[in-house]
Amino acid sequence: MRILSEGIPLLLALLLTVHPAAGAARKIIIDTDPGTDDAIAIMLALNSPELDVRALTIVPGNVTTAKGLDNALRMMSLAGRCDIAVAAGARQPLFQKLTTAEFFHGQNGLGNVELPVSHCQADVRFGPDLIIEMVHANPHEITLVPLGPLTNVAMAIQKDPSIVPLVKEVVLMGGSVSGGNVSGAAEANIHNDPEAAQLVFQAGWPVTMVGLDVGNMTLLTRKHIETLARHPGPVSDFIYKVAVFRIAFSEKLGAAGAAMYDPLAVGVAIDATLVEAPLLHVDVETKGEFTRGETVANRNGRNELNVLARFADGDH
Ligand SMILES: [Ca+2]
Repeated sequence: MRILSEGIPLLLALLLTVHPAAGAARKIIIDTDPGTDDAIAIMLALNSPELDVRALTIVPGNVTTAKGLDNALRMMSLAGRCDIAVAAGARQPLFQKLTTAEFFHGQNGLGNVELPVSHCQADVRFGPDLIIEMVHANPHEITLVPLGPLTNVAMAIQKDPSIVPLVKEVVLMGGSVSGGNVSGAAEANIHNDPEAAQLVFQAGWPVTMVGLDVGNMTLLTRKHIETLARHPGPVSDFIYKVAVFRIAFSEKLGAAGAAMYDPLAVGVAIDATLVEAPLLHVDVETKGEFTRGETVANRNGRNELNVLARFADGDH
């Protein structure tokens, strides 16, 4: 998978173009742990006429579920979109303790950018239940866009496997086929709930994995966000400050800019031609001593080919 070079300008152009959701727009549910790049991704989705954001379901990851819910509601209020359902999901990964990432996303998860208290109310449904209900109400129409650990999506599958053939597709941020960021092998979203990720990857629905490999090519720089500064407004100002936080953090690590992992997943949901995505079989390592949470991709595009076979001349 690789991203085309015009990716960042296109993402920025999409973010700056405000349209009401069109009738024929793709219906998506964003499962998210907001999260700085989640925030940019969510605002991108809300401002993309190609997408009809039906719900945000909150998963623990970058921050706790309670903090993520509060952040999501504040963002929906800022954007004037209290019509979008926002529901809390799981409180913990399936089989391990929660590890949050305030060091990366700021103490409040939003780069320490403080938003006003929300006017929106949380949906009372449990996140995985909301996913199940919406998929049944919109068969073959919902694209799931998970931007955090895959706990909620896995719980939805476990609770009601009949949703799998009714989901249009899954476009998720997570994983890597060339080394991780939490460990040498594992990317954070997958590392934070490997068992859930394996369930999602093996469910049998179409999955597009927007991994670190391609996300690392989408570096947002100070030059890029000058464009945002020229378009002031509540959402632009918020995204500008979040972006500054992320870029400053990246610069401390010697990077030229901040990787737009979650926004790229939304970008791929908007326009799949942003990237090239080869068809690979992917399993998630759940038992490795050093590799737990690794997305193990068969780069030959096939599985279980490493078996002895006769040579073509039939002599062996
Ligand atoms: Ca995220």
